[in-house]
Amino acid sequence: MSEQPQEIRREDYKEPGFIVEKVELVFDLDRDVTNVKSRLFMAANPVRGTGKGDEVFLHGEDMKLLSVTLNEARLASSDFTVDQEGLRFKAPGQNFIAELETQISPANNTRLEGLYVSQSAFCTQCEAEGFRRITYFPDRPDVMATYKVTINANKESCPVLLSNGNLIDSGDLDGGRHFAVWEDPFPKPSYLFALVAGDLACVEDSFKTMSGRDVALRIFVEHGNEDRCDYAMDSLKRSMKWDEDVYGLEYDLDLFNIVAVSDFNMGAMENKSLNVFNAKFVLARPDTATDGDYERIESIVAHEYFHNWSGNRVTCRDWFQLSLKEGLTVFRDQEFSADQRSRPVQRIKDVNALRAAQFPEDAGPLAHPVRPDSYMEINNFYTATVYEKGAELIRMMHTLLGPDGYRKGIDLYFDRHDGQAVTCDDFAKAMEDANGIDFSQLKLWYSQAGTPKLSWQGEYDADAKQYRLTISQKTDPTPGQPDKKPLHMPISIGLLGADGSDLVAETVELSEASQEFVFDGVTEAPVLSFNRGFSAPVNITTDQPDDELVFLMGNDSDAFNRWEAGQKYATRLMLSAIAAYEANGGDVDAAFADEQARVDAFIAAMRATLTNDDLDKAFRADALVLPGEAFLSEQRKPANPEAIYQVRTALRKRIGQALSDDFANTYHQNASNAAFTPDATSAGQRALRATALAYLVASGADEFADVAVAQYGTADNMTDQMAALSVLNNLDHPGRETALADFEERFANDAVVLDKWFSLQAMSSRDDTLARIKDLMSHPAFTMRNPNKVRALIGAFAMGNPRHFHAKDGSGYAFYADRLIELDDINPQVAARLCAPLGKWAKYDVDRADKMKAELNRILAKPEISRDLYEIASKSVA
Ligand code: 0A1
Ligand code: ZN
Repeated sequence: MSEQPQEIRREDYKEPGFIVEKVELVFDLDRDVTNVKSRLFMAANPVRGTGKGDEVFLHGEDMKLLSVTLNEARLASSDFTVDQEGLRFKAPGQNFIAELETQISPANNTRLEGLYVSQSAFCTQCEAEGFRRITYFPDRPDVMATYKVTINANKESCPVLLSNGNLIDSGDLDGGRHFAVWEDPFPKPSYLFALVAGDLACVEDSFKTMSGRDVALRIFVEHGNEDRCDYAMDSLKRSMKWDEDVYGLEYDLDLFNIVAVSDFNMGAMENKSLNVFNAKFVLARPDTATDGDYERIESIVAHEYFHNWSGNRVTCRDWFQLSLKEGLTVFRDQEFSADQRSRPVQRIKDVNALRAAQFPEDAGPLAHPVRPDSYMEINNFYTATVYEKGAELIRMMHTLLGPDGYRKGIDLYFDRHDGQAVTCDDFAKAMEDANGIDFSQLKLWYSQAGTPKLSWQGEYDADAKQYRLTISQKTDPTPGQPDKKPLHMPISIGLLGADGSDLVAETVELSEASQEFVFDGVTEAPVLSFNRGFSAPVNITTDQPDDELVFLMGNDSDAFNRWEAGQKYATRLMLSAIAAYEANGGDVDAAFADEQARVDAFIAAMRATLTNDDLDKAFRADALVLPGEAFLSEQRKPANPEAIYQVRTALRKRIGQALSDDFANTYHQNASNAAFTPDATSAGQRALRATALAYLVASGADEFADVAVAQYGTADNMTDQMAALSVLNNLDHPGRETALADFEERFANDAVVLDKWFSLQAMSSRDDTLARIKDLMSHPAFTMRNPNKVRALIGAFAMGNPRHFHAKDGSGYAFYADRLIELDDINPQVAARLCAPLGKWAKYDVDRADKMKAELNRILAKPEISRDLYEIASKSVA
């Protein structure tokens, strides 16, 4: 980075001066020197009133420019200028053809943006601004063009040649090369361009659309992985059907390709008709993938497929509108998963993820609105806020409008904007117009950062049979936004009678800072179930008495809030024990001494859940898991990672001991002799059994560690095997090393599976963890060049091992900062994404905070720091 990066601001948006109607690309593929010729059919933009003689700007970075030709006349080098950002020349007319010839080096592309090499295959990643690393182009999403792409490559090393749309020609060339020509009839922004070439195996199936068209479905993987594509293929077909059934949206081409690659910065990418996936989110076989992996594959395949409409057919005008496609598509994939599996269990999972990633983001130095106002590097804004909070916003629209009103709005949105690049305001407007309502206050969720805090007060009037509920809301300041306005949000509530049934179940609309709601005909003093289904993404500050939480745990008709009541109770117990632990100088037994009665009541409620056979097993498994260390840290200031770890571990031990017989029964009753199937019911059974095993081991009784060792050895599927290995992972038991060694040997040549092994060791609570991680960095399978490896070993340490990452002596921070500095030269995007944990310094004691800030400053002092890492580190240290 040669100069201080500039902030790009949403309010500075200007339409492009010139647009591209048609693109013709010719790639001469070579690992070291790839030649790219492009012909751009360009036109002045009437909206901007540009024309002949005006400056044309084409983005371009890190390429060698060989020639510029306008209307077939080659420009002299004095007729154009090139700098770090791109190419400028004067328009020769209203309409003209620009031809560019560039050279790039895919094998040296370690950033994995643009055209790069993964294993032996060529592939591209163009979102957000990677296309400008392939050729000069107005690389912005509001420039939509049709593409014709010719790929020339060596036939032996690249028998498969793919791009977007339809294959219209192919054949052999001299010198052992061959070619393919692809044409995509749908105009698209450059970020949806894709090319793949390599020696890949193909698994094929088909789907008949609702109008009776046959679509060929192909999944391309490395040879040898053909038997790991079934679930992704099945998920794809179910997604296509679901989008027809629920949204009336049909696939629009005759071919849909998915390619799995080993080196990928994110999860997957929705390029038109040629989705490129991180192999981790495609490949699954019972002996290599856990139930969690199957679930993620299903949801990511769906997510990318759904983008074909929400993102591709209707795209974003500019990158500030990213949530237009991402929030909507996440909501769509969440609902798909809810329909495929258990709705409450899905909601618990989504809310857990929101609280683990988005709430902390919204409370920290990187807080930003769902529609950000500025950025230095757009890659840094593929965040939990844009994705997950954005999805919550769409969910609130869905709740407020009801399914039919929502569908009317969606229909109008796609009707009105098909083929366009639009804004979040356009989306909200379609929702408003279709339903004749006003979303102006709801739209504040797009522009205002921070998680609202809600409190409530209920009052029952027995004579009037009336329940009066006052709800207040407040949002704390976030960077750049000192004053917050009240938001509009749906709050679903229930009033439970003594027998546990609902006297009232309703959704009220909160829009004021403080507002009263009156419920009539309430025949007895009720217990309130607030924000059912997490109808609004808020924090609740009102404490409900323990006995009401126990009552809700056992009776709420809203399963989400049953779970929530248990989480609240557990959080409360642990927070007071953490405070006691800190006060008494670190005696964990004494920390619980004053809490015995409450702990007993909590354990009794847990037992009732565990043994209630009317409840879904997956739900029971979730309800038995205590809030995590990261969540607890969010509730404490300063957070003491050691205290949190000790208290949570001690409570798990107590539960394990008290319910040992019940867990042992659960464990034995849920054993299965049937062959593994990934369906939700079987997965729920395995999850409940794994939870039981984890508590049995947590109880400290040696015999259960032996049960885990036995389970590791006899399991016929990865889910059960990982369940055993992850409890052994924290123990000082000879079975731990034996099992880890076995795992390493079995999966030595299986990158996707071996990542589990790296992560486990990085997340171990054992004291030798950091030393072990340092050793693992020289493991033959580890490389800083592969994002999955970096995330598995380095990322898992910072995100999944708070106790060791926050070691008092600062060793965790120093190790981590070294890795980010090293990684920044290889892959700035991934380095920046991993930097957030160091930015949480304000949550910790002065000593830790100083050490974290010192590491951020050390990162900032790195010569040639990338714009990506600079933005995150500088905003974090402020
Ligand atoms: N649009 C993709 C995610 C994605 C974003 C950026 C990438 O590279 C910078 C890659 C993928 C999705 O939402 O799935
Ligand atoms: Zn997406």
